[in-house]
Amino acid sequence: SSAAVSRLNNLRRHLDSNLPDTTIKASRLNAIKVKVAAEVSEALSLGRPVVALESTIISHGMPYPQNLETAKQVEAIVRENGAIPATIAILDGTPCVGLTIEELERLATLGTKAQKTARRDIAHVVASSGNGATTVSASMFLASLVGIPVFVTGGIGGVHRHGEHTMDISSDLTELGRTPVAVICAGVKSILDIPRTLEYLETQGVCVAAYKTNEFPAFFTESSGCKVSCRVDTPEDEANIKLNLGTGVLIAVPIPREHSTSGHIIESAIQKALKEARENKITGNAETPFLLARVNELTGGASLASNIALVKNNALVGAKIATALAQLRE
Ligand code: PSU
Ligand code: MN
Repeated sequence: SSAAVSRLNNLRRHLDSNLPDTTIKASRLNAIKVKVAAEVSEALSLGRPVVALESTIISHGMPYPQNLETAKQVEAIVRENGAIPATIAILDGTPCVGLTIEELERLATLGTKAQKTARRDIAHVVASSGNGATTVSASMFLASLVGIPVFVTGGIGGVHRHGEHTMDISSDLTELGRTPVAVICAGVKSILDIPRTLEYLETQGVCVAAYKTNEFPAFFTESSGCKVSCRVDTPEDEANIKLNLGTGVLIAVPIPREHSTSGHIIESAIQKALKEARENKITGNAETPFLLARVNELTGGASLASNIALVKNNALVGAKIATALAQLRE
């Protein structure tokens, strides 16, 4: 009835007007409170380019101190290319969009003591006042909630090998299916089943575009043997395909050739790490961090150097896409 609707609207207005300025005033009862850095909320309100960044890559994806160095450099690259960086994490139970240097340091030193937080984990990390490093799925969700349309990472999660039996399929893929954010990555690692990952993205209705190539890249290497249905050659092209379809778009940027690690070195390390994971019964959300760390050890750090180089390259492309998108919207 209209009286009930009006009471509800009054209640929402009351709740909204009692939230501090930096909190997103989501017009929903029980809305999740998100702390947005002043610089980020200013850029958003002026329609200026912002690039969202995840934090599991800091806590679980790289060792200290390279994780901190990389996080700072990635933010600097985003700035140099005209956008405001917004690293996302949950600190003491508060989802934060845009971190200070001290907060980045805190996450980097917490490392795997921070909770790996996928979308399903947001509720309990917030409720228990925990420190959560957000994965692609959780970061996309929070970015979208505050209105950031562009997000940069290294690699997304996907369908694990033998996923047709274990059903271990990253929630990154379902998030892409329902959250309208453009995700810039270097493809997925061959620790995963790449063809099935692409099949699953098709099922989810996600446009997968490759940047300046027709092939989906495999993180450490430029090629996976899988073709994509859409190719983009400029940030403007990419900004143009960000239609309002309600789904995410995945933009796969191949690792710069000079930084790619030789395919067979990586592949043999991956095979060994997968075997160890099976023998030690490492499954669920522990599997990806285990494989990343083992592959890095087994390649004597070569994979870490590649990883850092590709994340920086993605940040550069992402900042340009965010800038092109902001111009389109003017
Ligand atoms: N792949 C990488 N580096 C990473 C991750 C994946 O090459 O750091 C992280 C990302 O945060 C990604 C998450 O969202 O792992 C996926 O984990 P899972 O497979 O448990 O869904
Ligand atoms: Mn999983």
